[in-house]
Amino acid sequence: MRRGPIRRVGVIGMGYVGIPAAVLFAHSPRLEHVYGFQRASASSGYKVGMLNRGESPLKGEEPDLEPLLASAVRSGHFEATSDFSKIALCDAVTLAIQTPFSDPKDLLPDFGPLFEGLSQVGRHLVPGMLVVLESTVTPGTTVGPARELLESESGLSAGVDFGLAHAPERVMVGRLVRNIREHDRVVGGIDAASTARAVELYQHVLTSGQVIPMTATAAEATKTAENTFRDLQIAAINQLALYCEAMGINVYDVRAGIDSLKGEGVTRAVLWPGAGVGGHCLTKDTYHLERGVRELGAGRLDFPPDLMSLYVSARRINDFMPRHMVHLLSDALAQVGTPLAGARIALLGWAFLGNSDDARNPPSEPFRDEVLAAGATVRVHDPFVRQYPGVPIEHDLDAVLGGADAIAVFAAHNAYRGLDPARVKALSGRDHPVIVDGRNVIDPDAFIGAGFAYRGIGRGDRNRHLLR
Ligand code: SAJ
Repeated sequence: MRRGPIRRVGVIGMGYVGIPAAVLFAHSPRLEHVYGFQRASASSGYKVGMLNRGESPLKGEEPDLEPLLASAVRSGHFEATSDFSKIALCDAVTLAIQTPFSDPKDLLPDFGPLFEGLSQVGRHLVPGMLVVLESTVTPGTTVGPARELLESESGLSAGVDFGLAHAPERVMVGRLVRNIREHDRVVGGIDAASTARAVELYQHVLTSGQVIPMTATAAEATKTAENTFRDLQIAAINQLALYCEAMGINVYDVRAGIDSLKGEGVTRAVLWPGAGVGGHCLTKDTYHLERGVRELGAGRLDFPPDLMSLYVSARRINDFMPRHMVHLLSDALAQVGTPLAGARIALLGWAFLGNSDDARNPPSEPFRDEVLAAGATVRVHDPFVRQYPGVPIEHDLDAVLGGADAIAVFAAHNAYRGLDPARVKALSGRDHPVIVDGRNVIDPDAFIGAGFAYRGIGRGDRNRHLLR
């Protein structure tokens, strides 16, 4: 492998991971030039022009990104291009291409775009180059399919002619630049030389973050497991919320009690119960990890034979929460004598996260599907989400609340924390409207006092209240 220092870097995939990475590489004094590769596709080709004008195609606020991009373009250190032959000019190439569900129903990721990117790299691979996958992939992908594809396209041999590694991204929307600079960076090569080369590459962008070297497969397992563990923690508190409802107690009292346990070596990561877990990380990374152990660990896994994976159970509990919201809604509608069929539901908050416009895999969707199937009508309000395929998103809260038999809160948008019970009741026109709080944003007693039939996730202490 060419021993010279890395001077020219290519980043493939000008998305919310690739753009900040490319811009930060471009600002490294020891790097000469950075190419941002973007397919000239109908949906994303426009980004090349925008980026070369110093404009970020990313939605939402990203502190520092646009000034860094503009100065990298002005200095000539960064250029976006659809000409993938320029890969041959690079010493290192990273791939930051999303692997979303092809169909959320079958939980399988769509590796198509990533493998197309790898083919492009293979076609223009030259000896001495380092190739790094940043996308979240199933453990075993880097040493397996990715390596095979690169070798077959290039005729070169990984570990001998070129380096190959995995360095998972850990960026969060709204903090992209800061995350890349400050988060520790797990970096794993297919062999020691690849790992060392990848460590050299990421030193260019880290400020306070440290590089954590390991093998490629360990790096893939780290990324998927860190999200699996978060999903597990959320499932733990969601299950406790269901228990508290059944026992007639308030999960938030119990949560505060558990959280009060402090002190040396004491860890209780008690998260927050809610109407479900959405997004593009936690909904799929568990299944990456499960696939990895099934494929890589085939025949060698020692685990209780008749037991489902704890991690998959956690996914099932979190995916049950939107159904639990339907059960809470049905129970409250029965209390006010309104059948679910024909009921008019105001669904508040389509986004998967509070105060965000991100609506990937939203828990609100299975809820809406289920109540529509039961014959109810649904109007969706969200102040941030502009539109969503097949679902009309309304932005006038009073209009959506008008004439509603029931309100279901799915995202903790600030707009919902200030709902006034008397006003909401007047808008609904009902003597006893229903409100189901999936994110603990309203005060149960204020709404019960105004005549609402209230239900809340984990609020066993209020869910059996009498109508006022
Ligand atoms: N959620 C709960 N209860 C909680 C926390 C989250 O129900 O206590 C729900 C949210 O409503 C949402 C879903 O889980 O529907 C995911 O929330 P999230 O805060 O985990 O947001 P994500 O999906 O953007 O997760 C990302 C991940 N970061 C990366 O992949 C780099 C995750 O590893 C981070 O821990 C998380 O951001 C974060 O901490 O912000």
